[in-house]
Amino acid sequence: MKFDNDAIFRNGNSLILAYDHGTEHGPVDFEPNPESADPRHVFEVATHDAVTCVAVQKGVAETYYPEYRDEVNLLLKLNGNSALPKREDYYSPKQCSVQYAVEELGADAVGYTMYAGSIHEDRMWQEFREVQEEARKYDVPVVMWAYPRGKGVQNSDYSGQKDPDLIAYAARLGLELGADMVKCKYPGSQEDWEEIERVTGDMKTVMSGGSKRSDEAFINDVQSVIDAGGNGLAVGRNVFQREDPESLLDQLEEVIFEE
Ligand code: FBP
Repeated sequence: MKFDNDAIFRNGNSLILAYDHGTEHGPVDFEPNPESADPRHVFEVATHDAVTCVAVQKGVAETYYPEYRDEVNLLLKLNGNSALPKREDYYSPKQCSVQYAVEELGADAVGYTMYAGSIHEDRMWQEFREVQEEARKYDVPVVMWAYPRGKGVQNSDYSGQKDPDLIAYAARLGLELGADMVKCKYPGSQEDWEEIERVTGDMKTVMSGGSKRSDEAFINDVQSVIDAGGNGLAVGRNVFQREDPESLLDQLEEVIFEE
């Protein structure tokens, strides 16, 4: 491993509870379970043994993480963007340095969204380079939210982001650029995830949760990722939009960390 701080792993796998939706999508994501608008509620959920870390933006970490520091590991999401502006193409500006994340906020890992195929991809590579090199200095793993998204990958299937070949290409960029883990959308089948594994070498891979589904449908996809050699899950809505996420987390714990 290129880092010693392996707090966000358990038996080599991870369950990242993502809670940056207030920036990425807005409060509409909290409507199915209004309690989830309160970061304290989600930090409480993150104390479940299945959760290896919570992924939040700087402001939420600064205000709420100190209370949970002993019970929850922190993955600080360094960049992010809202759904409000009209942009020429996808771009996710950086809001926090690795130094601030680790020294001031107590982060165990950092995360960065990369939009492969956006006209701003070159700029994001440059920002990612700084993040990756700083992360090595601070000895924390770097997770890349690896999305094929933007004008370069547009097709009829929602900007190309569900195309298995493009998902595998975006994941491979994570390996090439020095990420320790990539988070990818589920490409549709176990076979497609196996393709991701074939092109990402020793780098860790986790599935992106997506919008809320039944326990069964969700667990089946996670199981197929694990069977294909993936390392777990970064999940938000499928957990915090449930009024009682305990039973889903119990099931996920078995699937992801079973020895
Ligand atoms: P979900 O499980 O709710 O999809 O959350 C995972 C995540 O990566 C979040 O970190 C992020 O807010 C969201 O997905 C972004 O989803 P998208 O960019 O596809 O709208």
